[in-house]
Amino acid sequence: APMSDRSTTLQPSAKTRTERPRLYKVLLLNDDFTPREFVVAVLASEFRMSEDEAVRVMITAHQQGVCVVAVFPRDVAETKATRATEAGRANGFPLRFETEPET
Ligand code: NFA
Repeated sequence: APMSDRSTTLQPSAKTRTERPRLYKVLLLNDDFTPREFVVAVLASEFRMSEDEAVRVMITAHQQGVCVVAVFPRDVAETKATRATEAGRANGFPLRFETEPET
């Protein structure tokens, strides 16, 4: 069997070897239809936020148009955004969560 890529891959330089993977923001987008209490319930259940935290995030999105919910590695951010958006869709609401890379 072939050797692992240890034999063919250069070691990273001392400068570059410790970079962490990029994190992604999960964003909550405002809409005119999803009930406030439903948004709070989704934030609490999908992102394990307290009621008070969830209310603050919901109100910020309501007033500003968007609010950062949390940051995660890309796969976790995408899975949570999809699940939370689907929770709205399953109840007939246009609630949307999106992901965006940090800086
Ligand atoms: N704007 C919605 C309403 O007034 C509440 C809402 C907040 C929806 C945040 C989506 C995101 N019912």
